[in-house]
Amino acid sequence: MSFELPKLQYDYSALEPHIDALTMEIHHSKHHGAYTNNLNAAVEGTEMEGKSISELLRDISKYPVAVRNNGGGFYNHNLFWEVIGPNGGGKPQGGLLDAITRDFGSFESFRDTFNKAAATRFGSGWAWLIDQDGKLVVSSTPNQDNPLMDLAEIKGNPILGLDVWEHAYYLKYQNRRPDYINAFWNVVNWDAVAERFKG
Ligand code: MN3
Repeated sequence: MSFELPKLQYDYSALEPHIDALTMEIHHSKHHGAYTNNLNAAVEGTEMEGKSISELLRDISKYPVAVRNNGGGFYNHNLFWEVIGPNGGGKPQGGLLDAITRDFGSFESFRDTFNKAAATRFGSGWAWLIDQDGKLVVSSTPNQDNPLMDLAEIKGNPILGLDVWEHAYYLKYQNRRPDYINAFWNVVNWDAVAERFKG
């Protein structure tokens, strides 16, 4: 039993013009592919072999840094491909919109908070919308850490994530991370985010 690179549910070009096809192809096949292979290599033949990715992340402080980096990279990109897609954008609906409005004041105010977390994450990392037993919180993590890890500053179940590593945007946006962050909102698959939200 080893971890597998998931197939995308859409074409590499499906998120154009917001995220370009070449970035998607390299990001999925090379970057995510490498995290997956390196995670398998790091757990193979050890006590970690056979554990689920959630089990590994929950106790990540006990495991080697290669599992933290590649296990995080494996999980984070699985989530990322799921919460973006063609025909995305707009606003969430129903219970998720109600919870966002309750916890941030408005959808616009949530988006500003998330944008700030994504823009101010120094170097490489992720911005998150996390579910803390029904309460929604925005956070960010460095490198490939995530809010499921026992060593995360702010813990919770991630329901939306944005990759702000330069490999996620540099080909199209170069140093203009804020433009990439703005473009991201056009490809968010709110149905997928709502499915992850327990409420
Ligand atoms: Mn990435």
